[in-house]
Amino acid sequence: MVHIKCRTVLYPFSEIRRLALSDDQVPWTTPMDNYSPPDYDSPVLHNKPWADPPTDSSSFHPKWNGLDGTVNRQSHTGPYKVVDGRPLNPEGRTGLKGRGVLGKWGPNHAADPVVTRWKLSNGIKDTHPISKLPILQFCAIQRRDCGQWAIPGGMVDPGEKVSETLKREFLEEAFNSLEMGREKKVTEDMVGKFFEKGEEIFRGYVDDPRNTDNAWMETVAVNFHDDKNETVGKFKLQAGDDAQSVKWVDVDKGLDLYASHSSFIETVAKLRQAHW
Ligand code: RP5
Ligand code: MG
Ligand code: MG
Repeated sequence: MVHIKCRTVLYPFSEIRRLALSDDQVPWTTPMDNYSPPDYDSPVLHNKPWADPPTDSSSFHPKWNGLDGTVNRQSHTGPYKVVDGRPLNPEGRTGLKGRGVLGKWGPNHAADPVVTRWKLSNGIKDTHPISKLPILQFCAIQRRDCGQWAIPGGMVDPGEKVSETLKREFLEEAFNSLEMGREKKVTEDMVGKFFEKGEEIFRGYVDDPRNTDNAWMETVAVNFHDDKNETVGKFKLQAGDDAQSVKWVDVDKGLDLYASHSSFIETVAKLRQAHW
């Protein structure tokens, strides 16, 4: 499917308007002689240690499509093209050049922990009246930046292992570990143990509203399932960091989630033979 969430007219956190494109104009292979979208780098990127410099900066010598020191500039989708010193979005045009609010030119790597449990009534799995399948619940956070419900994912720090990011972001956003007191160690140990066993369900491009022609989100999404509601499934959740709320949400095809997150949840529902 062509990307769509990164084509909404107003670019997030700005007054910048993307150039409107039809679906057929998205692929770079469709000729568009006069394609000249606005070029936008958000002022928030200025002098930030986590952001790249502008591509024309004399001190910037990135290793595209490779591991560049501790920064992974490789795409999960395969090698991307670099035109006039800028990486090209592998999924096509977005109606905006530059980086927008994303720190890195090219892929910006994230990780998404999809933490699930069964919906129980009096200790018995609840089934859906129509599909007759058991209802799965996933741990969802409400994003502080846009108010949308989402998987509690986040960016992979330079040099960080994806397995660490998955655990750290879940602890920060769904357990508020950054503000935990005495319980911190016990919670980290419990989540750490639970996160030892996960199933990767997706690795690739994310249709994120922040994407541009030259910078985009990619993720590794992993499912961690508490089959008996005996570990993470029974702990009290508390929103933290870039999450303003957190709750267990019933999995169903009517979910309207941030970026491509509904499609990750659909994959997990099918993997667990749950209602969708
Ligand atoms: C999405 O943005 C990813 O799937 C991940 O959930 C998230 C990472 O960005 P932040 O939550 O750090 O803003 O594209
Ligand atoms: Mg975070
Ligand atoms: Mg996040």
